[in-house]
Amino acid sequence: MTRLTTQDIQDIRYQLNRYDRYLVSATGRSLLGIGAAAAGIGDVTRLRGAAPSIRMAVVPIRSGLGIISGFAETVCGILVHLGFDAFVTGYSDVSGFAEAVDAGAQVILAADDDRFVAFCPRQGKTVDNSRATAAGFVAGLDLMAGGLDGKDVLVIGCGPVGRWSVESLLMRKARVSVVDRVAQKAADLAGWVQGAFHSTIRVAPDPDTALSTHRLIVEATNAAEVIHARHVNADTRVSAPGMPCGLTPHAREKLTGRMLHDPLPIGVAAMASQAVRIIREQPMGLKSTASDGRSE
Ligand code: PYL
Repeated sequence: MTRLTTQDIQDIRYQLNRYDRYLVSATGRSLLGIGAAAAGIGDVTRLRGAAPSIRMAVVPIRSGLGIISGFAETVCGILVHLGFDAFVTGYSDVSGFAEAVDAGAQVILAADDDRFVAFCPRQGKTVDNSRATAAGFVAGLDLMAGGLDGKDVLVIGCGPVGRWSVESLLMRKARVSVVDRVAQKAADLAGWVQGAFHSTIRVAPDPDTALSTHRLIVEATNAAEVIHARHVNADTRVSAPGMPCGLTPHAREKLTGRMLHDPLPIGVAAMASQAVRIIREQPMGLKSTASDGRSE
């Protein structure tokens, strides 16, 4: 996972209204609408209406390489933009978690060097950023493409986001091909998919051939300048969760209105929407009881 820098994120929370307008032009949906699609929430109006009553806390974490200046504030700014009652805790780490729980937060978001997670403490459940980000960008591709059922989609980059993108694509009945500059990673992913979903996906021979023969692409690499203008034609749609952006400036220019890329917003919107489903489906964390009345 690429570690974000302050430079990557510092302007995000001030440009969310403009970003929403771009998302509506490209996908027909706002950031909240894409998050809802990622979480399988059909009624976006109901989600928007519920958001102000859902308190979410973002806790800065000092472990490992430490705090990224602006990270917690940016995540919080995205949540506030989506309508949630969100705040950044005054304390970091364990004290920050205690502050969040004491303040009645139903969802607590925090990231160390390895994982970015939304915690639903009352339900004992979590939402992982890599999986939610994949769901969000695949939902966006689905919206740009007018549906993915039966369509050929290429996933380039077979790390965690690429892996979960394959899961989301299979759920949408796409015909998936995968490729990675390390061929073994693509082969390993195909093996995992066969074992986990009993589904077969294609392993493309090499990135350039794959990019030249696919029009629907999820770019999930940690490399820059993977997709070039020569790979782009009038039917191309690209959803690019990979950091840094894997499209060359010329490719991005050709794809305006037909591509999605951001360092945090779509992933955070998907995390928040998936967390809302969890807390709404188990409001007080009451788990279904077994036939003899024991809590499962
Ligand atoms: C969650 C992002 C998405 C891409 N890379 C991931 C990353 O940068 N992870 C590190 C996040 C560290 C946050 C730091 C803080 O400010 O709380 N511990």
